[in-house]
This record gives sequence, C-alpha cells and structure tokens, in this order.
Amino acid sequence: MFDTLTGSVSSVLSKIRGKKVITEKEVTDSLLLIKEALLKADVSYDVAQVFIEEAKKYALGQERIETVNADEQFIASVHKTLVNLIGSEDKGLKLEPIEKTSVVLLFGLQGSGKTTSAAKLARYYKSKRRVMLVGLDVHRPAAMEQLRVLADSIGVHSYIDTKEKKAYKILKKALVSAKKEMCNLVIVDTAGRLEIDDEMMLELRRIQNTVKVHDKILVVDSTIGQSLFDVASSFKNAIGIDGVLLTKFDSDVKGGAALSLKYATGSDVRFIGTGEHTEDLDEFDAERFASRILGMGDIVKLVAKAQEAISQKEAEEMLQKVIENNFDFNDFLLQIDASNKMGGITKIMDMMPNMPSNIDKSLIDKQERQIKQFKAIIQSMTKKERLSLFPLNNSRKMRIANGSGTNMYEINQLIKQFDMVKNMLGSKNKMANLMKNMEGMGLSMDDLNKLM
Ligand SMILES: Nc1nc2c(ncn2[C@@H]2O[C@H](COP(=O)(O)OP(=O)(O)OP(=O)(O)O)[C@@H](O)[C@H]2O)c(=O)[nH]1
Ligand SMILES: [Mg+2]
Repeated sequence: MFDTLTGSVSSVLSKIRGKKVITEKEVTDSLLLIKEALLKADVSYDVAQVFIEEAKKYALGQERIETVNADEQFIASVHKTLVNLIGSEDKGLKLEPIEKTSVVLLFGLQGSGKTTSAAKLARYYKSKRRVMLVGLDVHRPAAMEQLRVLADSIGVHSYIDTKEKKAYKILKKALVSAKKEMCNLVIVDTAGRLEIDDEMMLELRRIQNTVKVHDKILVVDSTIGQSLFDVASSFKNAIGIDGVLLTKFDSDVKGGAALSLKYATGSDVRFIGTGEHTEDLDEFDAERFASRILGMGDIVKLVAKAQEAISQKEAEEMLQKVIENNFDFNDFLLQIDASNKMGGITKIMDMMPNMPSNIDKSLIDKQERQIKQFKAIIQSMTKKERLSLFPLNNSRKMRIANGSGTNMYEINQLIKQFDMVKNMLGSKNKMANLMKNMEGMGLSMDDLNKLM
C-alpha cells in the first residue's frame, strides 16, 4: 500500500536524518519534494499546498528543543501536519445512548461499497448493539437480497421490501419493525448511481426528512482519484456529511483519497474497508496512517497483533518447555498459528517501518506456502511423533509425506527449522527471544524485538 508515496517521502526524510542542524532552505526543499510526492499520489493541488504551508509554518515556527535532534524535530513537524490534515478526532459511529434507536445512513456512488460496508458495520457493532440492516435500493431488488443474505450470514436483523418503490416508505416501516425487534442500531443501505444525479439526491433528502438520521456516512472508494472533490461537495450540499467510510483501502496504491477527504468533506474518515469480507473493517487512525506515509510503519498495530497472537502465558509455557528440553512440534505449530493470526508475512511486512518496497514478492509467497506446508506436515504426525521424543526415521517420514501431500525434502526442511527455533529459544532465556524465533519461519522480527 502506498509504496511509492512512502518510498519517496522516506527518501526525502532520509537526507535529513542524522542532521543536528537543518537550515531553512533544507526545510523548504524537503517540503517541496514531499509536495511533489503528494501530487503524484493524486492528492489535489490545494491539499498539497495547504500541507506545505502548514508544515513550513510549523517546522520553522517551532522553537528549537535542545534535547531533540533537529532531524527528529522536523520529522515530528511533518508528522503532526499530516495528522492535522488527515484528521481523525471522531472515531466510530456517532450513536445515541443504547436505550434509544440510532439511525445510520450510508450513501455514495454506485459500487463504492455501501452494501458491503453496511454489513461490515453491522458485524462490527453487533456485540455492542442489537443491529438491523435496512435495504433501500429500490432500483435493484437484487441489491436488497444481497443485503439480506449478508445480514443472515452475520446474524443480524434485516428489513427489506422489494415491492415498495419509495425508499422513505420502506424506512418508515423498517423503524416500526426495529422497535418491535428491540433493535437499537439501524444501518441503512441506499441506492448508488454512476454519477451524482438529482433523483438520487432527492431520494436521500426525502429519507432524511422522514426520519431522524443520527449519523450520515459517505462511502467512498479510495481509488476514486480527483473526482472525489465533486462527489464530496454534491453530497455535502444535498444532505450533509457527518463522517466518511473509505473502502478498498487494501487496493489503494496511492493514498490520495485518504489524504484529501478531511479537506474535501470537512468530516473525519471514521472507518476504512480493507477487503471484501465482512470482517475487513478498521477504525481509521490518522496518527498511524501518517506514520506509515513517513515510512515509520504501523508499529502500534504490529505490536498489538503480536500480543494478541501469542499470549504471555503461552509464551512463558513455551519457554519453560525449552528450558526443560520439552519443546515439541505442537509448540512449533502454535507458533506457526501465531504468525498466521498476525495475517501472514505479507501483512506483517506491510506494517513494518522502512520496509523496502521492492521486496521480492515471490520469495514471500514461497515462505507463506512453506508455513502452510509445515502445518500440514505436523498435522500428519502421530501424537508421539509430535512430541519429538525420538528422531523420525525414513519410513515415518515417508508416511508423513504421503499424509500431508509433501515430500522427504520438505519434511527435512521442517526438522531443520524446528531444530533452529529450538536452539534459538534455548540460547537466551528471554521473552524477547520468543518473538525472534519467528525468524526461523522466515519472518524478520528485528524491529518487533526492539519493542518487546
Ligand atoms: N477489496 C475490497 N473490495 C471491496 C471493499 N468494499 C467493497 N468491496 C467490493 O466492491 C464491490 C462493490 O461493493 P458493494 O457493497 O456492492 O457496493 P455498493 O456501493 O453497494 O454498490 P451499488 O449498490 O451498486 O451502488 C464488491 O465487489 C465488493 O466486494 C473493500 O474494502 N475492499
Ligand atoms: Mg449496494
């Protein structure tokens, strides 16, 4: 994601890094280069201009802090300016207290991801609220069905009416049904158009005049490019925008929309869609996003994920086993699972700071395949074999290879890595090493290590 932008911004910053003193010219030149990178990332000229002016004011206007290096202070200024520009003070949906019913309206262009996002939000909130999804796409009955299927799959209520042609009438009836079902969060999916048209806006206005809407969320495809400004201003004029949900963040190579939305809509990006599945939704975090653009990586997320993937207790138990020389294939499997839980190597790399953008993807694919293979191999072992009480002879290896659809070479590879991890774990009696052993599975966890 945004490899080019991150690459060019970090190369500008790398020229500054290590400097004790930075001249005004160096500040201006660096900011101009960053501006160029922003423009290439499809950020509008206005936004890029605002960024450079603010950053300059901030960087030059600040008093020199003696204890902080000039380079760090400058990078911090750029970071702060970016965060202000992107802005995300508002997080999540703006909801009424739970005893009241909150109505959230999703709107946007055709194919921007409204229906999918409605389902994602329902899933996100279903543990906190009783959710009902309402389909108002009166122009395409299939779209309503799509919403119902999604609602069923995540286990929330839904209300559709494929016969009624007036969207606002469906919503009125849906709210009655929501009361009956005691749903306190109604998420409304509306129809989209290829372009903004009057009929679409009229329909939205009618909806808004019929019921009290508590949160109006514009759904925007992050690959939209410069037309973002027209879209935002039309919806803003017609019904107003409280917040933005940015979809297809996973396929956003430029980052322009994410950078410009606050400026274009005056509202914060509250959520980002990161894939096609209903679980692929995150609250947007401007600090992290800015860090990523500056090549500082998404360290916060990486650490949180690592902690989630392997609990402290599991880690300590594993360490104890190594000390007692009982580390077995079951433990190894647990670690493989932990790396899977973190989203696989590709996602981990994406979160790491200063990762070169030209990493050989085929190599990563190969390593991910190998991890899957290792899992299959261990799962084909007998209970005793998994305990690693004796060396595996050739006939056992053959049997395991047949069972897991692998071959002798791959089994030997696994044993080699297993031994490596075991030795590494045993070498230093430290929790930090536990994370490091992931290197044995092809992960570079150096940065994580420093933090643990
Ligand atoms: N990769 C990716 N795909 C997404 C995301 N959100 C939605 N999609 C895909 O985008 C396409 C359109 O999504 P929909 O939810 O049907 O869009 P919509 O705005 O409801 O479309 P209309 O009802 O036709 O206006 C589908 O193929 C979705 O799977 C996302 O965050 N990432
Ligand atoms: Mg739809």
